[in-house]
Amino acid sequence: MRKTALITGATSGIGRAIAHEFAKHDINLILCGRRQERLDTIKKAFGRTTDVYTLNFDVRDKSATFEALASLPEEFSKIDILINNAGNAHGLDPIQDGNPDDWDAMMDINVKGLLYVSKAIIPQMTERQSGHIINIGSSAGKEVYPKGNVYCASKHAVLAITEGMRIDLNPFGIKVSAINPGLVETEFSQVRFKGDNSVADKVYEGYKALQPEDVAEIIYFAVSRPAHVNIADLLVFPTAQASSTIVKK
Ligand code: NDP
Ligand code: 8X3
Repeated sequence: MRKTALITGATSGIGRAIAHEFAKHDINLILCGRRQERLDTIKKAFGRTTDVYTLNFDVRDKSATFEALASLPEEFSKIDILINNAGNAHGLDPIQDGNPDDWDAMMDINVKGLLYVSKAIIPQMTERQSGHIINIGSSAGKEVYPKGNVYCASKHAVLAITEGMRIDLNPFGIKVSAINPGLVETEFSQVRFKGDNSVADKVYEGYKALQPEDVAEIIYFAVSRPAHVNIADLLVFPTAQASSTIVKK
C-alpha cells in the first residue's frame, strides 16, 4: 500500500525537491505552504505520478495550523511520514543590531511552527504505533557562525526537539530523524536578505553548493530504510564546505 507524506514548506527549495523525489517513488503527498499558486502548480506537475493534496496555512498561526491539519479528507488522513521543513533565516546581523521582528519570525516558524505541526500529527502515529518524523535542521544547528545568532539558536532548538521526540516516541515505534544540511542553493538567501538578490546570489557564487535534489535524495534514503534502521542525525555539506564558516571558493 502506498505511503502518505506531509511536507511543510513544499512550495520551494528543499521541500519542493522532496515532493518530487517522493512522487517518483509513489508516495502520496500532502503539500503545505502559504503560496497557493505554487502549491497548485506543483500539484499539477506531480499529480500525474501520485495523489496530491494541498494545504495552505502559516505555521506561525497555531489555530490555522491545527484547523488545516484537522481538515484532511479521509484518503489523506493517515500520515506515515511527516517532513518538518518549513523555515527560513530572516536577516544576518550581529546580535546588537538584530531586528526583534526577524527573531520572532525565526523562532515562530522554525521552532514553534514545527511543534504545532508535530502536535497535530503525532497522536495518529502513537495510536497506530508507526510513523517517521524528519525534522530539517541545519549545520547551523551544530555550530554557531558570526551573525547567525538567532537562526543558529532556532536550529539548535530543532536538534534538541528532535532528540526529545526520538526519546519520547521510541516506545511507540515511531522513527525520528534530523537531516542537517550545510549550504543549499534555494530561495533561502532571498528570504534572509529580504529580496536583495545581489547579496543573496553571492552566497552561492564561486563554488558548487548542495542542490535541493541532493538533500531530497538523502531524505528518501532515510525514509526507505528497513523497519529496524533509524537515521537519527545526519550532517551533509557540499564538498567545498568544511564547516559553517569555511567554504572553498
Ligand atoms: P526556501 O526559502 O526555498 O523554502 C522555505 C519554505 O518554507 C517555503 O516553501 C515556504 O513556503 C515555507 N515557509 C516559510 N515560512 C513559512 C510559514 N510562516 N508558514 C508556512 N510555510 C513557510 O528555503 P529552503 O528550501 O532552503 O529551506 C527549507 C528548510 O531547510 C528550512 O527549514 C531551512 O532552515 C533549512 N535549511 C536550508 C539550508 C540552505 O542553505 N538553503 C541549509 C540547511 C537547512 P511559503 O513561503 O509558500 O509559505
Ligand atoms: C542554512 C545554512 O549556513 O546559511 O541553514 O546557515 S546557513
